[in-house]
Amino acid sequence: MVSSRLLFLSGGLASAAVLDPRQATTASGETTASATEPWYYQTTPELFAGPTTTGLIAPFLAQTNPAPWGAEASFVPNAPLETNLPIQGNTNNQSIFQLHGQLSSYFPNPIGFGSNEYPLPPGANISTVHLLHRHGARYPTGTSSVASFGSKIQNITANGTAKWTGDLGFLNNWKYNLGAEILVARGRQELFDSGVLFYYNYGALYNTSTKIIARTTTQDRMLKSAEYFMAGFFGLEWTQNASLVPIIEQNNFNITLAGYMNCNNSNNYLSTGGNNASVIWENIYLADATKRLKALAGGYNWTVADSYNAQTLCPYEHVAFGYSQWCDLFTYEEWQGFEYSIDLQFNGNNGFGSPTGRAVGIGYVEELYARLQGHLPDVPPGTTQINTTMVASTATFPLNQTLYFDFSHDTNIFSIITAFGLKQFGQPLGPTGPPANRQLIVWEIIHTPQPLKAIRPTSPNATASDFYANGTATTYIHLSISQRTVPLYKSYPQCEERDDGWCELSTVLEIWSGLLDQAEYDYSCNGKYPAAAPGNITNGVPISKRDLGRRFGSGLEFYESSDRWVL
Ligand SMILES: *[C@@H]1O[C@H](CO)[C@@H](O)[C@H](O)[C@H]1NC(C)=O
Ligand SMILES: *[C@@H]1O[C@H](CO)[C@@H](O)[C@H](O)[C@H]1NC(C)=O
Ligand SMILES: *[C@@H]1O[C@H](CO)[C@@H](O)[C@H](O)[C@H]1NC(C)=O
Ligand SMILES: *[C@@H]1O[C@H](CO)[C@@H](O)[C@H](O)[C@H]1NC(C)=O
Ligand SMILES: *[C@@H]1O[C@H](CO)[C@@H](O)[C@H](O)[C@H]1NC(C)=O
Ligand SMILES: *[C@@H]1O[C@H](CO)[C@@H](O)[C@H](O)[C@H]1NC(C)=O
Ligand SMILES: *[C@@H]1O[C@H](CO)[C@@H](O)[C@H](O)[C@H]1NC(C)=O
Ligand SMILES: *[C@@H]1O[C@H](CO)[C@@H](O)[C@H](O)[C@H]1NC(C)=O
Ligand SMILES: *[C@@H]1O[C@H](CO)[C@@H](O)[C@H](O)[C@H]1NC(C)=O
Ligand SMILES: *[C@@H]1O[C@H](CO)[C@@H](O)[C@H](O)[C@H]1NC(C)=O
Ligand SMILES: *[C@@H]1O[C@H](CO)[C@@H](O)[C@H](O)[C@H]1NC(C)=O
Ligand SMILES: CC(=O)N[C@H]1CO[C@H](CO)[C@@H](O)[C@@H]1O
Repeated sequence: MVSSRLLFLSGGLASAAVLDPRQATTASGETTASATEPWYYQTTPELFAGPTTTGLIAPFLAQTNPAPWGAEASFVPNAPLETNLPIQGNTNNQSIFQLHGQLSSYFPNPIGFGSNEYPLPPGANISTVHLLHRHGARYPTGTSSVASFGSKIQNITANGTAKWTGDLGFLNNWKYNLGAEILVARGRQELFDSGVLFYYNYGALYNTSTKIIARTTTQDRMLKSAEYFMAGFFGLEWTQNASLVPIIEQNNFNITLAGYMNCNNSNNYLSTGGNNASVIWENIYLADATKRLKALAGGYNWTVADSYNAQTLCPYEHVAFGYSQWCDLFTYEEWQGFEYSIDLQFNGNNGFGSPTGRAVGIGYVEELYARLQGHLPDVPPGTTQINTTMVASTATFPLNQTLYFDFSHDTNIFSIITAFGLKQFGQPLGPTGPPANRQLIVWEIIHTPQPLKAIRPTSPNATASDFYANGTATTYIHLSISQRTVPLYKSYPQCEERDDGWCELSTVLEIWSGLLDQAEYDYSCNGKYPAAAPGNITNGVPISKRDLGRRFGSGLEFYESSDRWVL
């Protein structure tokens, strides 16, 4: 126990207060009293913020961090979270904290998606960039299974049902101290850092004589994620550079940044195939852990569900408090199992394995499709969850910007990837493949004076031109997710197979013109159809009416793939 410690800060005293950069602003940019602020730019007071329960305790790593762990372990300072835990089976000194699915702190995709990165050749330029960003690290939902697990642990400890020993001895004094829904400090940092990163990558695209419009949702963690990002990109005076449009995130509202809010079947048993597959997998990969932990529960019948909740508390407590005693209860292999359980959930609940995968994401796809063609979305009613009020004017649906910032939820972003038909993220999964996390999705529009060679000259031949001498100016689109290129030809056969993974914009727009029909929005969200057998949906839409009779009936053949995607 640490009773006192001197801290030396190289940069002077840290500020204890967090500055709140929000101010009322008008479309033309001046700061005003909120009485004259257009309603669609209102960020304070917040509307439809959702639950905003703060945690019961603040972090105190200086006192709670047991690092270093014994003589062999080398000391690694926390930065800001403690990650240097002794994890059984971690022979390669890898981090279990990158095996927490969407609950992992942001890290750039370490392996890429099958395409190398290329510099822009001289003469080419990036004209526009479209960012779709997820929120930062957060507390769990108040009604989540980890919250009721926490309550149960406290009760069975207090009433004597359980007597914890060994590695579970800490439970005799443990309390569930997490808040609900809102960003934790790490989440604020992630978004600020991302804004800074984005500034270095694209700062020159900002036209300083304009005020851009960015979009997020009204939910507290979404609004604040957008604000922290802006503060990173522009600085604390960002309200002079951008207006934020918080779109109402609430059940039965139309919102493309949370496209499930008005899609009935995405909120019922028809779209829980991912959870169902995950439960089967949990019973497999957590069998040993459950035996191990049950033996330390003193008569309490510790179940696989308890093991999964215990494992899930690790990432939540880790980002909330900097260290969690739940983390090193599990082996490295069990953390790989955890990562895969989240792959299964995203695939079956939100992705290509879900009957509502495309429908939930299609609204955003149509917004981007319209934006790239320079006009407001004009899809027929009933075909997407686009809020027609919010896209009726360029005051709330910006056009002709060079930088576009949209903020969304991780599950929704995976549905958007699905609605784009990026099938490389949709290989069928057994409860054994793609995670859907940590997305930072960027579409760049690139102009070149001539067509670019599909096989790009590599550095030994720096004198070779990247361009064909014979063509005319060409426009490409380049997709990257978590800072690595997604080769578009892998999902879109109409795109040329290129080293750089880019595709001609006109080709992509042609492909996107068909996506609205493929999403079958109304049938998918409101239709009556049976729940599919696991693994039977692979295209993010319900099994077609024609195929229903033929394809329903059997099922559990979904254990074959072990490939995984790291987004
Ligand atoms: C393990 O990884 C951490 C973080 O990357 C690094 O600081 C440390 O030196 C590594 N330890 C060994 C023994 O390789
Ligand atoms: C724990 O006990 C409290 C108080 O009796 C009760 O309200 C709560 O529902 C219990 N939690 C669980 C998970 O049983
Ligand atoms: C102890 O608490 C648990 C969880 O709330 C409850 O299910 C159980 O019945 C309680 N047992 C006793 C002996 O009160
Ligand atoms: C920047 O914006 C101003 C005002 O809209 C416009 O007149 C100017 O042409 C823009 N500059 C560039 C480089 O696009
Ligand atoms: C669309 O957005 C407007 C403005 O926030 C809101 O008043 C309206 O209720 C929304 N409609 C739907 C269906 O979400
Ligand atoms: C313990 O829980 C498991 C899983 O829920 C159940 O199958 C088993 O019957 C329970 N054992 C006892 C002794 O209650
Ligand atoms: C909301 O979406 C539904 C389904 O597409 C549509 O029928 C309705 O007109 C939309 N309402 C608004 C205000 O966007
Ligand atoms: C966007 O730019 C195009 C081409 O310069 C122009 O025709 C259009 O009117 C502009 N739209 C808006 C909303 O400014
Ligand atoms: C970008 O490239 C295109 C095509 O080569 C060219 O027409 C345009 O002038 C360039 N724009 C800038 C700002 O360099
Ligand atoms: C580099 O240029 C040489 C000579 O033109 C050629 O033989 C070789 O294939 C080129 N290598 C690559 C990687 O482009
Ligand atoms: C340009 O040259 C390349 C390579 O020589 C050739 O493959 C391509 O067909 C030519 N394109 C046109 C438009 O002539
Ligand atoms: C993965 C898969 O396609 N599973 C089943 C889907 O449904 C048909 C018909 O019931 C089965 O034959 C498939 O095996």
